[in-house]
Amino acid sequence: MKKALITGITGQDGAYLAEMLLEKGYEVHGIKRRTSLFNTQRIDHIYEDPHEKNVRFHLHYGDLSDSTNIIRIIQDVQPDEIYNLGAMSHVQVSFDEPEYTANVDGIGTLRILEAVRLLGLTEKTKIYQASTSELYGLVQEVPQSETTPFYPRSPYAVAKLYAYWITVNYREAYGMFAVNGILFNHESPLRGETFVTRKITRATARIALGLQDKVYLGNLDAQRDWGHAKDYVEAMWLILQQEKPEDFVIATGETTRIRDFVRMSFAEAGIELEFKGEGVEEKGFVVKCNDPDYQLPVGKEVVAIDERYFRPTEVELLIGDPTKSKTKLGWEPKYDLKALVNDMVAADLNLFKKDQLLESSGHRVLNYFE
Ligand code: NDP
Ligand code: GDR
Repeated sequence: MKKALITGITGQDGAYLAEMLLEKGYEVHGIKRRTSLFNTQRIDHIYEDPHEKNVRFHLHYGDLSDSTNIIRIIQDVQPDEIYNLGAMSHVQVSFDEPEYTANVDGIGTLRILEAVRLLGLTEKTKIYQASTSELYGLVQEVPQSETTPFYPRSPYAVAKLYAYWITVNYREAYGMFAVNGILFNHESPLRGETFVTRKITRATARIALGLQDKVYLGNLDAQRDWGHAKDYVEAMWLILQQEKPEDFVIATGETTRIRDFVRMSFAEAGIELEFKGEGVEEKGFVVKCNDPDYQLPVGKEVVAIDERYFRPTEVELLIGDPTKSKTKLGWEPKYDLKALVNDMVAADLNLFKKDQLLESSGHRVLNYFE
C-alpha cells in the first residue's frame, strides 16, 4: 500500500486530495496545525477513529515553520509521496504578514526537501510542490506556460518563487523526484471564505435568502483562469505518477473578469444584476430583476466597492496554457466555469438555508464581512 503525506490537509486542496488518494487505496497521513478550535471541518467526513483496526487515515500535529517536527513526521511515516500544499495562501494577507509568509511558503518547502535528503529518502520519496500562477504576476506573455518568465507581485508570490526554484534545484542537485505543479486558480464549495469566488457565492446565497444586505469587493477588472479543485487534485497525482520528474502548468485556458463571475453567481440564484451607473463609472451592482422567490427590490445595491480590497500591486491577467498537461499527463478537467459556479452557489444556498431557518426561529446568525 502506497503512503502519502499531505501538508495543508485541512485546506481546500488537501481535503479533496486526501479523499481521492483514499479512494485509490493509499494510506494517507496529513499534517494539521494545533488551533484553539477544531479546524478539520473539510476532512471530518473521511476521519477514521485511530482506535479502530486497519486505519488508513492519520493526522499528525505539525507546522511548516518547525524543521524538527517535519523531520520527525517524515521519519515516522516514510512516505512514498509528499504533497506540500501547506501555505499562508492568501495573496492580500501576505502584504500584512510578509515575513511569516516567506518562512512558511518559501523556507517551509526547503524544510521538506532537506528532511527527505537528510533522512536518506531521496530514492524513495517523490515530492509535489504547490506552485502557483501568481509566479507570473506582471504579464510577460499570454497564455502563460511552463516557459513563461516569472514576475511575482506579492510577498506570497515571491515566497512561492523561492519554493519553485529550490524544488528545481533539489531535483537537479540530488536527483530527487521533486516537481512543481503550477496551478492556476481553482475553486469549489470548500474554497476559503475570503477568496473572491467563495466570497461572491456566499454573498449571493445570503443576499438571496435575506441574511445579508450587500457585499463589498475590490478590483472587479482582474481576470482569472478558474477551474474546479476536484479536477486539479487529480492533476497533482498524475504529475507524481510520471516516469520523469517535470513541472506542469494546470489551467483551463480560459479567463474571466471578477465582475463576470459576480453576474454568473447571482444569475445562478435567479438574480439578474446591472452596474450601478452603467457605462459611466462602475461602482458595483444593483438588482435588475430577480426570481419571485427572493423578493429583492429592483435597483437594490447588492455589490459595493471598498478600497480596502485593492492590493498594493495587482496581478491583472492570468490565462494558462494547459497543452503540456493535456498531452503528457492526459489530464482533462470535468468542470467548466458554469458547472463550477453552479456547484458553489448550490452548496452555499444549501448551507445558508440552515441559517435562514435559525433566524426565522429567533436565533441571531452572525454576518461575516471580509
Ligand atoms: P488553503 O488556504 O485552503 O489551505 C492551506 C493549508 O495550509 C491549510 O491546511 C492550512 O492549515 C495549512 N497551513 C497554513 N499555514 C501552515 C503552516 N505554517 N504549517 C503547516 N500548514 C499550514 O489553500 P488551498 O488548499 O487553496 O491551496 C493549497 C496549496 O496550493 C497552497 O500552497 C496554495 O498556496 C497553493 N495554490 C493554490 C491555488 C488555488 O487556487 N487554490 C492555486 C495555486 C497554488 P489551517 O487549516 O490550519 O489554516
Ligand atoms: P488570488 O485569489 O489572489 O488570485 O490567489 P483571490 O480570490 O484572493 O483574488 C482574485 C482576484 O480577485 C480580486 N478581488 C478580490 N479578492 C479577494 N480576495 N477579495 C475581494 O473582495 C476582492 N475583490 C476583488 C483580487 O484583487 C484578485 O485580482 C489565489 C490563492 O488561492 C493563491 O494561493 C493561489 O496561488 C492563486 O489563487 C493562484
